[in-house]
Amino acid sequence: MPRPDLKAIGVNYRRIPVMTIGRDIYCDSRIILRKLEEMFPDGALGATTAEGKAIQKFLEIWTVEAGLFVRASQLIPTSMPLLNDPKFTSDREDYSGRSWSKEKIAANRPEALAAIRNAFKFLESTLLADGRNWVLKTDKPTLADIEAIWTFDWLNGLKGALPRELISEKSYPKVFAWIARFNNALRAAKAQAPKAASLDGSTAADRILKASFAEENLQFDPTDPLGLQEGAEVEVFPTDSGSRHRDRGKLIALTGDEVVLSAQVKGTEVRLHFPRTGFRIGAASARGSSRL
Ligand SMILES: N[C@@H](CCC(=O)N[C@@H](CS)C(=O)NCC(=O)O)C(=O)O
Repeated sequence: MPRPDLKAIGVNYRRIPVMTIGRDIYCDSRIILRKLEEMFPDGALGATTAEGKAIQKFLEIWTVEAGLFVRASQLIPTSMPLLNDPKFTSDREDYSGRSWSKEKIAANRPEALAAIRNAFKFLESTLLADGRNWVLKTDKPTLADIEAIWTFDWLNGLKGALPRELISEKSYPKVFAWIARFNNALRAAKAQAPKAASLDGSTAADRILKASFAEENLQFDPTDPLGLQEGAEVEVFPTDSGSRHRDRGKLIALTGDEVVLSAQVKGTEVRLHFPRTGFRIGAASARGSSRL
């Protein structure tokens, strides 16, 4: 923090990643992946069978909602120099709602390590057990691999996070071979892809605010159990982390897996899209924010 580039496009949400397509802004990787799959079907990576779709979804839930990523983040090594910077640790505390003192991190480590080791064992002995290359036994990596791999890949690349006497190529050869295979496939895909342009924040904001909307048919479900009216002023925020950073606007779409707010930036409308899972949507009260 602060996040001037997000502020410039009317976003209070503080987490990464955020994606914009025109003036539609998508917050949270789960909705980002879903939209990319829907809007660019030629490059879609998602499962095609009902069973494959279920595995893909369960892997997302395992990582994000069932706490695998939180456990992984508790393995950040206490030797990391940034942990000596009080500005960094107090920002982390504001973000996560938990203590980032070295003592607390060290005290949490055994439990987190037990959970992560168990996760390696789970993949080694179930989805990857028969020696397949990819989670859904496909020729190429699919979205199910992406949903499953990123926590493991991140930990593998974070020096000091995994004690190699407990978690290594020796103990979990199939998981580590899969991580290496994935990174090779990623390198090959990147080499073939068009080069992405980098823009500074103000140029990006300028382009975004001048663009049109990418989505036309927004849906509003009047039977939604929240009982909110279309057009109501609402507040949306994540309930798992970064909850103090909240967005307000007019509720313009609401479905089982998406909420969309219309907000104004310097007289220009932007539309903020969030997934439903892990987000609170409530009437915006004049007195301020609702509690978690
Ligand atoms: N469920 C969210 C989680 C996003 C998340 O946890 N992002 C972290 C980095 S991995 C973040 O932005 N931290 C906020 C910060 O550092 O301010 C998603 O899938 O996008």
